[in-house]
Amino acid sequence: MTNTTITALDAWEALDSRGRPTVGCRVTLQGGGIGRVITPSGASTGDFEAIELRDRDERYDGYGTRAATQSLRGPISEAIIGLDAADQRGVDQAIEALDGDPALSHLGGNAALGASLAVLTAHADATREPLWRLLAPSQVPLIPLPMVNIVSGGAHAGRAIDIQDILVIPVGSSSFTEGIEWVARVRAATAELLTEQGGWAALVADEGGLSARLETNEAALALVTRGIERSGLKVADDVAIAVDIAASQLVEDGLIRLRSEDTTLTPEEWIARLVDWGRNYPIVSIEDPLGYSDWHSWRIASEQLTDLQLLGDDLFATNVSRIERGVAENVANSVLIKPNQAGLVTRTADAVALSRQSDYATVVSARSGDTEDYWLADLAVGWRAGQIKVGSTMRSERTSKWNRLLELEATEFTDYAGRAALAVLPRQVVIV
Ligand code: 2PG
Ligand code: MG
Repeated sequence: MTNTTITALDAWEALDSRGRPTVGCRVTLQGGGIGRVITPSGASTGDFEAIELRDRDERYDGYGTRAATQSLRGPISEAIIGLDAADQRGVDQAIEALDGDPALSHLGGNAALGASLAVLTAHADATREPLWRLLAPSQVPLIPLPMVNIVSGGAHAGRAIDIQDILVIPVGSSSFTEGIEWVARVRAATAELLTEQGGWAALVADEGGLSARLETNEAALALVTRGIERSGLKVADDVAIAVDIAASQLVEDGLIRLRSEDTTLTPEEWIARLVDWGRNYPIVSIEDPLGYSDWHSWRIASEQLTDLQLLGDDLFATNVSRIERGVAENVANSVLIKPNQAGLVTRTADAVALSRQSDYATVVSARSGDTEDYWLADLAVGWRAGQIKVGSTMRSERTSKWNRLLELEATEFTDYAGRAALAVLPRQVVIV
């Protein structure tokens, strides 16, 4: 036994920011180190993510997590008590072997991630180091460039529009602290504009963005562009737009169905529309423009949208073999990193490492059902991911991560990733 030997694990059913059950997990080490986490959960999930275990009974509409907490208290505890928390890979391999299914469907990806992350944070606690420093002991912490939600649609806002997120990136900011102030200004200005055109800006979607029922998807791009203008910041030079189409939610029989516009497009027509939007709006990043199984159309999009960051979320599902395929086929140029898609800390770290080796940018991301925890911010800093996306500038499950990054920038000697973290530099900006 050493100071970092795992001696106890407990688990409970907790609630996420959507009010749905999720998994809480606490791990205790021999020397007294404690790690305590609550896992996040998505709404627009892909088929290649680790599978959450849900009770499917009468409680909480079937979303209960008693079975997942039982996995933790029973088999996972038995498998990892006595292991060394300093050997994260050994712990994760023990959980993987116990489940037997790469998708972690027997124990539940939610249970697996709870244990894996609680072990990691317990280890950090035992070493009396902040989590980011445990991950990058000899490096200057790199504060990521934020990608911040302004208007929501899709599964996060009752499908008010089809596109799931219209976000902004403070590409001209010289610090994270400045960037967050800028995007908060843009959100406020966009809310004013929405009110003026008869919308109800007090309505807040799952990730704290404005929930606006607009005529068309393009109207949301126009609204946010005008919001940047109204904020007094320079469109494109200071603040640019990112979108998360979450297209897997729109695919019907291989076509893209825009319900809010009552239109159906072929993938080729849809890509042409994205190319147009890229010309007419200050867009620098497009996430999941196509369904996660449509590698063919993804390849076409990757050939036609070369001047943008093309970000794979459901496409890659934070999965090393899917990222390998993307790199081999020249699909996308950046990877969204969600720990609960992978289900284990070391799998997530491997996805970051592979992306970096392959020259793909990385964006660490929260889920639409998230929690008050802020370990995600430390992971982004420690792994030097370069970019982070956690929703809007309001709702505490969002601000807990922004606040952690503001704290680190204010109190540590840090570097700021800035716009250089983007896979493709904004074309409107001339670097001198
Ligand atoms: C996404 C995420 C976060 P969800 O699609 O990128 O915005 O949403 O957690 O619902 O998958
Ligand atoms: Mg996404």
